[in-house]
Amino acid sequence: MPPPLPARKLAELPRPEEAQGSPRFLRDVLQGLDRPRKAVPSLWFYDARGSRIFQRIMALDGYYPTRIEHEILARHGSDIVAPFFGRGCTVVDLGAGDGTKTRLLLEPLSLRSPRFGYAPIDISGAALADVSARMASEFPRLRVTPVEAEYFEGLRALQGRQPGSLLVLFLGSNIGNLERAEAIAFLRSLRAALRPGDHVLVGFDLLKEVEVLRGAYDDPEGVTAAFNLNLLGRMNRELGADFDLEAFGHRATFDPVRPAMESWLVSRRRQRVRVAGRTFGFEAGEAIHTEISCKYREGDPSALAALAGFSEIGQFRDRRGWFVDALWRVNPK
Ligand code: AVJ
Repeated sequence: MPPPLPARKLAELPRPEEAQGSPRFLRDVLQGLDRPRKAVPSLWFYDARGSRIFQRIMALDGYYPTRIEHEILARHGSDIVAPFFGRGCTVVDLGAGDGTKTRLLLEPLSLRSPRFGYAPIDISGAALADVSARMASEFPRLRVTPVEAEYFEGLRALQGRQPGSLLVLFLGSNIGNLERAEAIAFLRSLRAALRPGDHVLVGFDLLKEVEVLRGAYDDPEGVTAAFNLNLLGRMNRELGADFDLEAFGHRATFDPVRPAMESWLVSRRRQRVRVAGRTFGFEAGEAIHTEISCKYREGDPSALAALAGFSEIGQFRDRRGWFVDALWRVNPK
């Protein structure tokens, strides 16, 4: 046996065999960088660092969606959960974050619903444990069921084991990360995992002045840039890539056709990057597409509800009309 390498030497050897990244992350990155228009799916933003940076984005002056949706739920929370008063209800969180918004719905339920539960679904066990502990301590009667799974799998596991009907939350305009056809497919799968009497509350960020949109996806402190660049850092950490984070810049653009904000990582110079043993070339100015954040027109939420087989029973919006939380019900087939 050769003598063991000194520790420092070991640390210098980022070999693909050592990559701790999931096979799916590796596959998405290699496929995405092989395309003539390079792209990496936005779902990979959220490792522990990415989630922490996103918390900082939510506190930025320019990032209005979080604040506005909070305002909507603070004002209309009681109306939103009214269908469940006097009955059992389990609030299912798809992407709970720190639970700040969910709390605004659990409060009115705690006063008016005889049995109520809370079931956050997430693929990150650490995030689940945090939000579950917080909610359990705030609402002593609350029955908390954290589910470490993908969304639809988690929903199926919950069905029939919870008090009352489900109220599924998909807030924050997270749906905006999906292209229209993908959003319809996602909502249909959601519908298929639910039962008559279940409800969903979906957050939609509405189309508005482009300057406001731009201000939400770039900021003078560079927090959004750090969020986007963390995707490259994560490839370095988990896939043995050698991206120089200084050699790429964050850029947010508005596409008036979709319409959507889009995020990119733009190469500052001509360069080569290695990822898991493969080499990818970048021209100066060439970009990796990292995210779309769709912005919705007035009629879009109702149209999507109908296409996915839901009945819309209400829309709740802020005073300026910047954001909508749409409440949909699953009708008997
Ligand atoms: C969490 C997907 C809703 O698209 O607005 C924030 C993520 N990206 N700033 C969004 C994000 C850049 C955010 N979502």
